[in-house]
Parts: sequence; C-alpha cells; structure tokens
Amino acid sequence: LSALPDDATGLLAAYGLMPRGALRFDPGEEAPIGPGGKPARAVVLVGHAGSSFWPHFRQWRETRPQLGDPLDAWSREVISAVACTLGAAAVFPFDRPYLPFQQWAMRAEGLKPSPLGMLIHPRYGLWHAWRGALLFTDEISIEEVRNPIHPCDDCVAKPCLSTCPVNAISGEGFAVAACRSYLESSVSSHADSTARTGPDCMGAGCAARNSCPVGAQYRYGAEQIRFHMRAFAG
Ligand code: B12
Ligand code: SF4
Ligand code: SF4
Repeated sequence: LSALPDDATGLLAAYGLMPRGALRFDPGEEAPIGPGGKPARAVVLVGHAGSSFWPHFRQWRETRPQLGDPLDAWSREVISAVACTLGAAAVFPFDRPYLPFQQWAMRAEGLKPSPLGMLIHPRYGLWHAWRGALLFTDEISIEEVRNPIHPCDDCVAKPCLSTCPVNAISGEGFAVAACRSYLESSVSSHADSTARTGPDCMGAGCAARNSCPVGAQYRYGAEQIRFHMRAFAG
C-alpha cells in the first residue's frame, strides 16, 4: 500500500486544494499513462470546494507574468510539485485530448449531473471543480464510495431551470451559443447600465448557478466569480 491519500491531503491543503475521491482503473479499461511511462492503475482527483484555493492563487499570480490562462498555469505548477513528492504523474482537465474528469468524479465520489451539466455535490452544491489529478501505478488505498444524496432529486422548485434570461439551461444540455451571446451583449451594454435588462451574469455570475440553494455557503467570492466568467466568455 502506498502513502496515499493521507499524505496527499496535507500537501494539497497547503494550496487550498484537496483530494476529491479516487478510483482504480478496471482491468482492460484504457488507462492514461502514469509515472514511469506505464499505464496508471489508479487516479486521485484534485479539486476545491468554494474559494479555498483563491487566496493562494491570487498571491501566486502577483509574482508571475501573465501568460495564457493563469489558473491553468498555477494548477500545473502546484499539482505537478505534489505529484513529484508522491511519485505520481499529474494530469489536468484543460489539457487535450480532454480526460474524462466528470466520468471519473461520478465513479470516485458518486456525483451526478445537475440540469446545468455540472456535477452537483451534496455539500458544496455547484461550487466546486477539479484542478488536476494524480495518476499512480502502485496500489493505493481507496475508500469505498457510499451512494451520496443527489440534491436535484429532492429539489421541487428547480430554480436553475427558470432563471437563465436566454433559456440556455433546459435540462437537455447547455446552449453555449445562447449563453455566450447574452454575455457579450451584457458586456457591450455595460457602459450604459440602463440598456441592460436581465441578470448581470458577467459581474455577479451565472444566474442559474446562483439560484441553486444547495451549498450556498460555498459560493465563490465576487472577484473569483468575475475571473471565471471572464475566462468562460473568452
Ligand atoms: C469543453 C468544456 C466546456 C465547454 C463545453 C462543454 C461540453 N459541451 O462538453 C464549455 C466552454 C461550454 C464549458 C463551459 C463551462 N464549464 Co466546462 N469543461 C470542459 C472540459 C474542459 C472538457 C469536457 C470534455 O469534453 N471532457 C471529455 C469527456 C470525455 O469527459 P466526460 O467526463 O465524459 O465528459 C462529460 C462532460 O462533457 C459533460 N458535459 C456535457 N455537456 C456539458 C456542458 C457543461 C456546461 C458542462 C459543465 C459539462 C458537460 O458530460 C460528459 C459526461 O459526463 C471539462 C474538463 C474535462 N476534462 O472534462 C470542463 C468542465 C466540465 N467544465 C466545468 C465548468 C465549471 C464549466 C463552467 C461552469 C465554467 C465557468 N464559467 O466556471 C462553464 C459552464 C457555463 C455556465 N453557464 O455555467 C467543470 C465542471 C465542474 C463540475 N462541478 O462538474 C469541468 C469538469 C472543469 C473543471 N476544471 O472542473 N466547458
Ligand atoms: S436548483 Fe435544484 S435542480 Fe437545479 S441544480 Fe440546484 S438542486 Fe439541482
Ligand atoms: S451565464 Fe447567464 S446566460 Fe449563461 S447560462 Fe448562466 S444565466 Fe444563462
């Protein structure tokens, strides 16, 4: 048995990150390449809940030149360092070809999708994401996944389905183009705030996501919300 996940927890906590479940690849399953160039046997997902990583990232960013996506650069730097200490290989959700982070998360933590497309967590709601993952070729200790509550099953009002001003969220996939054009028009009308009708998604975050009552105490801070919305709007 290797040293994980206890060691990983402390190392990641130094950056406001945490292990977000783990899984063993099934025999015959196409596994990504792990340390030493061999197919990985297990993966530990790395992520955050709420704004836990934001102060660490914010401080790091002040000392670095702004090249490319700074959050991706930070994630690569800090998770690669942790991987190196643990003898793991680091992989990232933003690297192509995209690795199936959401499928891994469904297996590792038993999460299910919300009508927004994002996976919802019973405690953190929609306010969590993954910044990377650690691949291992050794045997690691993995806790059995208990079937968590899926909050959307008990949500009668489903406000996330009725708050988007352009109905980009209908429960049948996310209408990216409609959302993006709303965000663009709200940016261009920003100088004249009287011209804007509907929610200020660019400034205050996705109205549909904000309307979800689950994990409201983990909602990102204003600065972090604007950062993610700008990154998404391009
Ligand atoms: C491409 C991509 C997008 C694209 C298209 C999504 C799509 N149609 O597939 C766009 C640009 C639209 C997008 C948008 C957003 N995304 Co995105 N995206 C990805 C990315 C990089 C790759 C998805 C993929 O193709 N995976 C490869 C396949 C093989 O993996 P998979 O697990 O089988 O794929 C699942 C997803 O594709 C999912 N899916 C299908 N349609 C949609 C639509 C949306 C909006 C989402 C979130 C997922 C989703 O269903 C698949 C089966 O489970 C993933 C990271 C990753 N590597 O998975 C993040 C990811 C899915 N995105 C994420 C997020 C947070 C967002 C945004 C909220 C960004 C933001 N502003 O903060 C927005 C949503 C905007 C909004 N209004 O809320 C998170 C989701 C976290 C969660 N709790 O589930 C991920 C996991 C990244 C991360 N770092 O954690 N995204
Ligand atoms: S508002 Fe209700 S249905 Fe929508 S994501 Fe939140 S819990 Fe799920
Ligand atoms: S960001 Fe605004 S326009 Fe886009 S899906 Fe969310 S509520 Fe709709």
